[in-house]
Amino acid sequence: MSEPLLIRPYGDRRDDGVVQLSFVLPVPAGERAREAAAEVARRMGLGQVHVAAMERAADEYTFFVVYGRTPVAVDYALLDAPEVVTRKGFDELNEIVAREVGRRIVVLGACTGSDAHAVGIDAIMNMKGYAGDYGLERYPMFDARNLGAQVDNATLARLVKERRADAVLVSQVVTQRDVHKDNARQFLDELGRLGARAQVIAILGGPRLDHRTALELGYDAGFGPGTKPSDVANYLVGEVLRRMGKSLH
Ligand code: B12
Repeated sequence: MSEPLLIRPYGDRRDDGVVQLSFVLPVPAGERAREAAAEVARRMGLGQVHVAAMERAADEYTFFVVYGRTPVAVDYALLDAPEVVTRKGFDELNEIVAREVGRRIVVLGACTGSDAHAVGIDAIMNMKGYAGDYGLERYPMFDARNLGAQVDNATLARLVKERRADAVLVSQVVTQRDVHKDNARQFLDELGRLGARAQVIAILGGPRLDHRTALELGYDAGFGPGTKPSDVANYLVGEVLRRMGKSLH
């Protein structure tokens, strides 16, 4: 058994439990609305509540930022979270693929269904890259194609099969009423219908996704906010090698 490691949110001083909340209430701004926001925070268990900002969000809607103290602590030592780890640099990864795989890794990417947000998948795939990191299209040993946004699930599944893709990257940004989960599942259903699920490494990403959720939805890996292309490149090379009975080490 590992030693317990209790941690609490840190605002001004270690362990003070200070958190910041932001939310919208469906009422016009005013003193009654401010009190409603404070009451919401108190009912969430926060103490020493302070409404720091109140702004009109739309007609009859107000946006709040509220500070408060939570008594909650978690034992960090007991937590278990699946994680994808980055290790190798750009040149090293390309060399490993050339040497160990002996051909280019075929990758298709798209933002699927009715979701029109292309910026996330572009960040991961575009030649220019993102946050100082080259996108997958820049890697000589990846044959990476970004199909853009609003790509139909059936079309993407068909292309995965036709092009014998090693990996498919699915981006989901709109999450209202869990549409991202329904859509992500639908894509895997389409792949399954074509008998192509086992041939491809299926990766799901977006601002409200993480590795655990992607696994629960039937994907092989998931990536969330702040993902860099090299995170995905490392995972991909490691997984292709693993499926060949090799390892990235
Ligand atoms: C730009 C934008 C738009 C643009 C999109 C333009 C384009 N070509 O992409 C336009 C104006 C078209 C738009 C439209 C809409 N939008 Co909009 N949009 C945004 C905005 C401001 C920024 C999104 C963005 O570009 N982020 C930057 C990228 C780099 O971040 P990212 O997507 O998180 O990607 C990173 C990671 O998540 C990850 N990642 C993402 N995908 C993948 C995939 C894989 C495989 C991997 C490995 C990693 C990965 O890697 C990326 C890099 O780190 C956000 C608000 C915000 N500030 O986030 C709202 C937002 C996403 N939009 C929203 C909404 C509601 C809409 C509309 C429905 C509005 C409307 N009523 O019409 C429409 C939807 C249209 C549609 N059919 O999809 C909501 C979504 C709410 C929700 N939870 O569902 C947001 C959050 C705004 C809000 N607060 O309400 N939008």
